Amino acid sequence: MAPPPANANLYAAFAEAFRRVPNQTAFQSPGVAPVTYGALHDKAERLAGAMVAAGIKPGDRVMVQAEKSIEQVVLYLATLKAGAVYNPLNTAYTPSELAHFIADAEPRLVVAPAARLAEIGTLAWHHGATGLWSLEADGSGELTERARASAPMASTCLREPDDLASLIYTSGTTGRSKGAMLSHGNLASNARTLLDIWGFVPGETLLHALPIYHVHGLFVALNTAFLNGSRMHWLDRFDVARVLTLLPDSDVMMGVPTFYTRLLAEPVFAADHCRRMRLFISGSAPLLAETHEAFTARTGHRILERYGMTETGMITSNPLTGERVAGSVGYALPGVAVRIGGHYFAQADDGRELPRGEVGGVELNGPNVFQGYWRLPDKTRAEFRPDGYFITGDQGIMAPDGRLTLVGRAKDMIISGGLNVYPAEIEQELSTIAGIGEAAVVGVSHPDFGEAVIAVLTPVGANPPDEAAILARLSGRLAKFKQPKRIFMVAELPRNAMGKVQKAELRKVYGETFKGKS
Ligand code: MCA
Repeated sequence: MAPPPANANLYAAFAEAFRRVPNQTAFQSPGVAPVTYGALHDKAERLAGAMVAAGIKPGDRVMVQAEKSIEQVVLYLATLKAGAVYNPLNTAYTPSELAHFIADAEPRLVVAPAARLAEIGTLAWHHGATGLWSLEADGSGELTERARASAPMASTCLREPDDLASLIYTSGTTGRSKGAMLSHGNLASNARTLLDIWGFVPGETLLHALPIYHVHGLFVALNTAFLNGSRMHWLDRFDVARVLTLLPDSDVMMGVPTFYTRLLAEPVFAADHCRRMRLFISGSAPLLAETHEAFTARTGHRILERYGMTETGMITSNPLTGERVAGSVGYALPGVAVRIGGHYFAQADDGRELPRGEVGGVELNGPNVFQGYWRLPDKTRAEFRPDGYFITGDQGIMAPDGRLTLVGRAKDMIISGGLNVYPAEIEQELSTIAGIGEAAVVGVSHPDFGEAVIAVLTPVGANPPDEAAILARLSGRLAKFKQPKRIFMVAELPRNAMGKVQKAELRKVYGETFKGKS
C-alpha cells in the first residue's frame, strides 16, 4: 500500500510537537490558569470542529481583530487545522480602515469583540461572511462557547506547501494596504530554520510581550515556540514592570527596539534580571547602535538583531555563535538567497546583481518568500524579478563575507515602534480636511518609538483647523499609531526645482522635535 501523502499543513507539525510535551505548560499568564500543550491541542481541535460545523471550508478567510488572548491563539491554530486562511488585524485599526480589509479579503468568518462586530457586521455580511463570532479581551464570547460545545476535529486538513495559511495586510506606498499571502510552506520553512539557527532547546521559556496580529509576535515567536514546545510567559502588552518581574524566570525574549530602550530607561534594570536569559532578539525596526552597546554595558548580553518582512518572514540574522555586530542584520538564513540587486530605485536599473560592497536594493529568493499580494497580480509581478527574486524595497550593502547592513529604504516609509506607516495614506486623509492645503508627512527620530510620524501642512482660507481639531478629525479614520504625534503649519512646503516636496529638508528642520522627550 502506498504511504499516505505527507501533510504540509503547519498544524500537523505543531501537533507532532504538542504530542511530545502534553504536560508542558504552553502559556503562563498573570491571573489566568496555565494552559498545557495537551490542553491547547484539545482546544484547537474543538474550535476547528466548531468552525467546520459552521461551514468554514479550506481556503476561506478567517478575519480577527481582538485583544491578545490565548483564545485568539487557539483561533490561529484551529484555522490552520481546518485549512482556512488566518487573517489577523491590528487592534488599532478603526472601522473605516476595516471597511477596506473586509471588502478586499471577503472573510467567511469574522471574530472581534461584540462592540466591534456591531459596527462592522452589516458590511461583513454584505461581503459574504456567514459567521460573526464575538471574542472579548478576557477570552469570553461566542467563539469560546462554540468551541466548548463542539466535538473535536481529529484530522488535520490536508494542505500542499503552497496552499495559503495566512493573509497579513501590509501598508502600501499608494495608501491602500495589500494582503500578503503566506503559505503553509512559507511559515513552516521559516520556523524550522529559526528553531535551528537560534538554538532553541526543549524546556526553555520565552517571554512573549509582542502583539499577535503581525509576523513578529505571531510567526517568529509563536511558531518557533510551538515547534520547540517552549513555555511562554504571556503578557497582553509590553508592560515594563511585568517584564522586569518575569525576565529572571525566562530564557529568550523577542522584541522591537522600543522594548530595549524602555528596559534601559528603567534605572533598576540590571544584569541580575538577565541572569537566566540565553537570548535577546530584536527586529521589525532598526536597533540603534547606541541601544545595542548600552544594553551590553548594562547586562553583558549582545542583542541578536535580525531582519525580516511581512512578505518573506525572516531573511537574515546575526549569528547565535559568532559576532553580533551593532548596526548589521547579519547573514542570509540557511536556504535563503540574498543579493544586492541593481539600483532599481534609480533610473539606471538593469536588474543585475551588484558586487559585494556596493549599495543597492536588497532582493531575495527562498522557501520563505510569499505567494504574492491577494488579488493584485500586477502589483505582485512588479515586486519580483523575472528570475523569481523578491524586491524588498530596502537598500543595503553586503560585505565580502555576506554580512548585510541596511542603509535605507527606497520607499517613503516610517517605522514607528515596529509598525510600518506610509506617509501617502496619512497625506491623503489630511488633504480631505477643510482648511488644509498641502500636507507632507515624515518620520523624525523619537526616543521611545524610534521614529515618530509628524505632519507639515499649509493652511488655506480664513479659518484653518488647529492641531487639536485635525487630530480629532483623524481619530475616527486612522489607527492611533499612524496619527501624527505633532502637526506644524507653514506658509509653504519646501520644494526642489522640479516642484517635488523636499522631505529630507522637513526631516532636518523638525528632526529634533522629540529630542529629550519620551
Ligand atoms: C502605541 N502608540 C503608538 C505605537 N504604539 N504610536 C506610534 N507607534 C507605535 N508603535 C500610541 C498609543 O496609541 C498611545 O497613544 C501612545 O502611542 C503611547 O502608547 P503606549 O501605551 O506607550 O503603547 P504600548 O501599548 O506600550 O505600545 C508601544 C509598543 C507597541 C510596545 C512599541 O506599539 C508594540 O508592541 N509594537 C510592536 C509592533 C510589532 O509587533 N511589529 C512587528 C511587525 P495615546 O496615549 O494618545 O492613547 S512585523 C515586522 O515588522 C516584520 C515582519 C519583522 O521583521 O518583524
